[in-house]
Amino acid sequence: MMKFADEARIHVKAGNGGDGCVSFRRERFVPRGGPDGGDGGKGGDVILQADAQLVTLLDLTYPKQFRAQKGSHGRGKDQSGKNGEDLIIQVPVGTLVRDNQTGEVLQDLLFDGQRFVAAEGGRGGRGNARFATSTIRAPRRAEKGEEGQERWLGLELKLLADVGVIGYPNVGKSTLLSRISSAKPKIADYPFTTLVPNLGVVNREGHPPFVVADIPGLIEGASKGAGLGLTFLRHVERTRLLIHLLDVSEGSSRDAVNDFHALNRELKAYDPSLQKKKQILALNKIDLPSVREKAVDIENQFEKMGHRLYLISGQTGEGVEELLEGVLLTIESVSDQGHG
Ligand SMILES: Nc1nc2c(ncn2[C@@H]2O[C@H](COP(=O)(O)OP(=O)(O)OP(=O)(O)O)[C@@H](O)[C@H]2O)c(=O)[nH]1
Ligand SMILES: [Mg+2]
Repeated sequence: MMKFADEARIHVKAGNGGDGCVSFRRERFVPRGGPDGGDGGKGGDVILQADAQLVTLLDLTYPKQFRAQKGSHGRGKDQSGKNGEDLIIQVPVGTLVRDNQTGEVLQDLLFDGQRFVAAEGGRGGRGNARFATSTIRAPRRAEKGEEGQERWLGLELKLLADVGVIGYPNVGKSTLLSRISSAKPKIADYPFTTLVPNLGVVNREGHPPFVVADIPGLIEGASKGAGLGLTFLRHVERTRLLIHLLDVSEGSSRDAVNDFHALNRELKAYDPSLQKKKQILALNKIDLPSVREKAVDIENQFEKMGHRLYLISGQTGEGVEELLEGVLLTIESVSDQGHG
């Protein structure tokens, strides 16, 4: 089975500091030159930096080793070694950084450009010029550079979306996302077109923008590893609400109420607290006559269960504004709870 990179384990090693130098001036006419060994340079840090353009940790699963440059050694004539260059690793916004050994959360990278020094470069050693005193004029001593820090980190991505779009493969999640935001996800008439979540920003006049994520791969049995498994459900944890899309266009075998319950069982299997997440239900592809025929009946079934069902077409846009109004109202009503 394909593996998805919403988790990565990486090893980071900062640069060692350069050694200090032992050296003495050799000058004509100066019989005994003083010490002039320079200091070693500082080793480079390994830095994690959040980048809003990235949506996956895929790029970090290989290679797993990240090393920053060493500091150069000090040299004679009081020349300090150059500092090693920092190594900057770009990660998506929403990446949680843990110490892989202890599991301790070291940092949660929540905004674009935020940085975390994952491994600090070693200090450069001092050269012998620093050890001269009034009594020791010609010290033969210099320090070694310090070792750069190293450790294993566990990275975990939880997207910071306000709204997650869930639903079986092919129900039109990506189509809806492309209609309501500027995202351009791939859309195709087969299941599992989307393999990693797409994100889009929705701008509606008079409202603060919000982020919608298209959560792919949910099917019955996902909690047991079917399809893409539940890899992406961790993104759902932080959303304020879910748009649950239903699709009955594939002939009579598809039952909206059954589908609704089946996916909710998967959510529950992943994390029982997800059941409390507010869901807005929408029957998609209402532009198709076969769907429209069944729509009122399905709407009634959901109404009996106490759910409002929006009738929409992500393709033509029908009903989408009403759905968004419902989403905005709900976001505003749950906003004091914040991201979960
Ligand atoms: N008629 C009609 N077709 C739609 C509508 N929305 C999506 N489709 C079609 O349904 C198919 C699947 O759409 P996608 O948006 O790729 O579906 P998805 O849920 O993202 O699918 P996966 O990424 O595979 O999970 C495509 O052929 C779309 O053109 C709609 O409102 N009406
Ligand atoms: Mg898709």
